Amino acid sequence: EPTQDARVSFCDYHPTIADLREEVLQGLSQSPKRLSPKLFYDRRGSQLFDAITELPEYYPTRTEIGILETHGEAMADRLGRENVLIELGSGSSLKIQTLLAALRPHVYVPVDISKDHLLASAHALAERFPGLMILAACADYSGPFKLPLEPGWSQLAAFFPGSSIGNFEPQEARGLLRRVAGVLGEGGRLLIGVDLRKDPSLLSAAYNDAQGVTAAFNLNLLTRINRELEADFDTSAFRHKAFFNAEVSRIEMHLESLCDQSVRIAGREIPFKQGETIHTECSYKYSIADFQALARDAGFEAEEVWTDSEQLFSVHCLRV
Ligand code: AVI
Repeated sequence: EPTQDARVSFCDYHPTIADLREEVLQGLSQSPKRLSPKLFYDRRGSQLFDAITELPEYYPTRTEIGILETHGEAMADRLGRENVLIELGSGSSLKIQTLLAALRPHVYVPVDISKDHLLASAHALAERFPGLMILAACADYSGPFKLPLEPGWSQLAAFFPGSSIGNFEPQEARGLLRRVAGVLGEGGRLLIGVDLRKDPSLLSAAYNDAQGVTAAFNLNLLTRINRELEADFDTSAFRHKAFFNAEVSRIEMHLESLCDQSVRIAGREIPFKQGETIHTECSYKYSIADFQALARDAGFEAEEVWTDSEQLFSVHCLRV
């Protein structure tokens, strides 16, 4: 659908497409095999993720929305109003609505790797918030990234919800936060959602839902590779596997091969042993103190933190 709405402009920085082949072949020739979780988010993957956020077992989304609803005004007091608000990994932009209502920024810059999703939600938001200028950017923020910001804009604020930071290795998370600090500049603020360490049975349930939506989300990665790289994964010969690794405080998601098999991908043969896995995602769970230490290492000052009554999830305000 072409961009016709005068209040929505779109910048395509063309993430992943060019690198998908290299990225997949590289990841699958490592031992153990691994693929980046950012590859989940094609059109179908983004839809499945949206379905995950509504599952009874998946507490993070509804808990974070509750925190935003309860403390939105206090967050706006911290972030400042009528400024430029950047959102990283905007997805379907549900959470931002609460924040936009409190902050009333002049400009909203949603950044997402999934183009269709980004455009659809930008247009939906333009309907709901007339007068808001929306500069949608299709980009991959897991590496150095550009944004359609004007040089004169100051006092930038960013919102990074959903504990997506947990999908990065702590070392990468620090690098990403450092880049965000660089984009925001001195005095800029970041509001970031971080899932908290908790009872492993709650964590395990959230990533092994009874309806199998998380399994479908994980397996869709193989369907995507089949389509985009002319591969021949038999998705019924792999199963979803997710567990909490307490030693490193993270959920791990894997795709486990159910038999010895060989898969053809972009002209190459990749062998799999029965029981061998592709590690597709880590989702780190932090204590408040550990996350604040990570943020400090990345050049932020921890200003304030809000949580729910059960301490399931946290939203931090950080200042450069
Ligand atoms: C996007 N991200 C924070 C989700 C998470 O919980 O780590 C992705 C997800 N993976 C399985 N379920 C949800």
